Amino acid sequence: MVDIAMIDALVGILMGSDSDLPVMQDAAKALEELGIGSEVHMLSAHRTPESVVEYVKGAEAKGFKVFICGAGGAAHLAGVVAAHTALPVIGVPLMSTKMGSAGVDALFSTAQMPPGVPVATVAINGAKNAGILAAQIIGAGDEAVRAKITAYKEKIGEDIVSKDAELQEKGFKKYLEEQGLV
Ligand code: C2R
Repeated sequence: MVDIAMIDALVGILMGSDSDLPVMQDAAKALEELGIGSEVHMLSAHRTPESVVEYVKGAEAKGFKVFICGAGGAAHLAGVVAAHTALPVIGVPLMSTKMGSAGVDALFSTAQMPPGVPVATVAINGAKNAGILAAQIIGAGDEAVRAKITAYKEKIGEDIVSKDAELQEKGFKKYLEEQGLV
């Protein structure tokens, strides 16, 4: 088994607050599963604006390939990162309980970038897909990474096939009960 701590980080996973970490950890876990090193940092376009720019420039110089930025509410982090790098930026709008917006405020803030400065925006709280998408971006130029993503996709397909076989065998009521889905 590869020790992920020994692999050079290729993805910077940034978030505005430690309150974002319970969701954003899924991006790091997805990358880890695909054998890609990442760094996880708390940096905020609002609270630490200079450090964001310094980090992005430094990471780019170190050979990072992609940034993933998660933020809630008035989510400016992904946009500010995208303004300071030519590398691809994936934005994860995060759900905040404030103002009852269910994360739509962050979704709009993250997705509505002006032409010329794109942020590839995943679903609200879609940190896992952000990790997988970052791996796919890296995989476009790396056959070994691409092979891992292909294997991962085959595995999730096989999982659903075997779940369906169980559903057919047991019927939906017993299946729901046994899976604790009721
Ligand atoms: P606290 O939980 O620390 O009060 O933060 C964070 O991402 C978090 O979801 C509340 C929310 O503020 C967000 N935040 C941003 C940015 N920095 C922090 N949207 C930014 O730079 O965009």
